[in-house]
Amino acid sequence: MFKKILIANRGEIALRIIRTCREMGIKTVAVYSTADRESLHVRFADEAVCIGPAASRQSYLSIPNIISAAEITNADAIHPGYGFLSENAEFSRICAEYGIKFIGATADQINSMGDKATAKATMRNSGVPVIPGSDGLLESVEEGIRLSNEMGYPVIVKATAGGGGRGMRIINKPEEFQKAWDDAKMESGAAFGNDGLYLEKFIEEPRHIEIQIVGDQNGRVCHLSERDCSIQRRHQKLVEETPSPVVTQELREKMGEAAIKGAAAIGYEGAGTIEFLVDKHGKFYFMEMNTRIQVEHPITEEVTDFDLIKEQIKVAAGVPISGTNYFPKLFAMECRINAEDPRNGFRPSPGKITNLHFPGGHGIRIDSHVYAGYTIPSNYDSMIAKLIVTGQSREDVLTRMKRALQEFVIEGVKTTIPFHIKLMDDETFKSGKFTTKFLEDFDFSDL
Ligand code: MV4
Repeated sequence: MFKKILIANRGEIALRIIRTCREMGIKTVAVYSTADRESLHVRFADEAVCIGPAASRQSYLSIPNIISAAEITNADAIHPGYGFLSENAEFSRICAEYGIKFIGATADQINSMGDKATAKATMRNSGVPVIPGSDGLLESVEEGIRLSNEMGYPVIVKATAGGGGRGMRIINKPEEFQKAWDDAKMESGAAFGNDGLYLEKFIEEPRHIEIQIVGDQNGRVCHLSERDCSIQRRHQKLVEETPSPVVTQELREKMGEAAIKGAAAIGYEGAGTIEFLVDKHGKFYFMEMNTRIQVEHPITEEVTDFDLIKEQIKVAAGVPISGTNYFPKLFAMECRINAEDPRNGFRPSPGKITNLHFPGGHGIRIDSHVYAGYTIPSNYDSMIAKLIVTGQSREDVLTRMKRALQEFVIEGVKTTIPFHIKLMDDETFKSGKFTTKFLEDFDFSDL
């Protein structure tokens, strides 16, 4: 087992990783920017190294600075958390070169899933259902229009280097193709330095449902059922739940098997997520694979009783997994508490937390790095806490979540709590019959 793990991240996930390391008897090294001197991850780690100024590029994204911190502290592994360098193939490769175990995917695995057209081809070849569309990259507008006429409109062009909604354009008729193609090419070229596009049939009003998988170094992969992440605003998830209100046991087994096939096809090692779109007929299609731990992993932990960070560390150290799939009986939901003003377009609201009280009681978990007196810096993402609620039924979870949200006190900054409180009373949300478009028509003005 590792003796010392460097955590190449900040905020709640850095703290989350430190907690598991402590339980496993593994020493920890925190890295921090000058904006994070007063952060809890710095306080709770065994050692801490300042890696640069507030700007992420010069600190949490600086590979030389982080490798140097690992070298001087003698860390034998690096946990990248999510975001920052967690899906950076170059960083994974450099860690391997320096004999530091990267607790995540190999450079090859990251590359094979990072290019979306390649990822899709890999999945299709291993028998995972994919959305009908172009075979690899689209060569021309003419080819795109020909394929679209065969499939029928609407269609969507997507950046192969994209993900998370950037570089995509929906096309409703052939006349729109040229402009959509030009715009998507321009946007993806500028954003990713790669303007390759592929084409898909546009799935209207889908649900975003993902399967948690874990693979070990012996090529064994198991799944831990699904998370429904359909409550999103502009590709930012706000609420996730498990099980999905629309997934039957039959569908769960099929999606689980598909996710395992896909991960096994690339010899995937570690915790990963296979994202699917599920259409109104209950058909599912591979969308993307995330080769990292995800923000919403705690809802899976609550219903399976696995510590997913511990599983990541164990498989990285070569410990085999049992290989059993899990079909939990409990229900869990996560609300992301962001320092944002939901009344004003979710505008970031950094600043000092003047007063703070966390809810508690049965079935409540809070993953957070903030405390009364803490100043939320404006340099990073605005998530300040995850409120995770578990119960025997979806109804129990909704009731408990509303109670916990009402108990939550955060003063000094605006938060997404008023939005979540309104959501818990929304009839459509309560019914479980909503799609990824749900928040497009939500009234945020009366929060
Ligand atoms: C789609 C789609 C409909 N049809 N692809 C959005 C992010 C990126 N990962 C892919 N996305 C979508 N791809 C086809 N063929 C609809 C979306 C989409 C979406 C997906 C999941 C969750 C929220 C979404 C919001 C808008 C669009």
